[in-house]
Amino acid sequence: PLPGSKSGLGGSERTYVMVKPDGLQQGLVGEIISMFEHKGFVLKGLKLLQTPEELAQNHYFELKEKPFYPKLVKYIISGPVVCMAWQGPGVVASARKLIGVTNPLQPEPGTICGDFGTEVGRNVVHRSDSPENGEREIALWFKDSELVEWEQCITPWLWSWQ
Ligand code: IDP
Repeated sequence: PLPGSKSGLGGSERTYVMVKPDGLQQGLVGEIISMFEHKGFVLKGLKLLQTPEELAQNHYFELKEKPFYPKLVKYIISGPVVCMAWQGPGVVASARKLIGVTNPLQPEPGTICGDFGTEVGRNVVHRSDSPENGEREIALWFKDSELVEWEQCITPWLWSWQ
């Protein structure tokens, strides 16, 4: 095997990224996938899903007491979402940078939320806030059988991992 290919992508950090219903309506799925591909991360899971209400509630369980929680759940189940698991060194922090701040009214130009989000209740895409939550969310949204172990042949040219 080529250098790096055996050990995969320098460890196993993964994040959960989800294009929310407004992102699908805006036709941003391809653009979001491209950002992660171009950055050299590896796609480990991908699916289109009409979210069951209970799953949306589980995903946002920490926000249960917030006044906006009922609207948030309604928004997430208002249309299909695209669920993704991405892997690579520092992928959690990179995803946060690529996607930008939660509130599009404090925009960071060049990020998905900054360029395409309108307000905090319509912010286009979710990303995990820590590696621990990345794993929790991937386990919540994907069955084991939906996550694919594979090696991308360009990996050793993009990353110097041994
Ligand atoms: P995060 O998505 O950046 O991790 P959280 O505070 O965990 O931010 O909020 C989860 C989601 O809840 C946000 O992405 C956004 O869609 C929604 N949200 C957060 N704050 C508000 C609010 O004040 N009003 C309406 N929706 C909100």
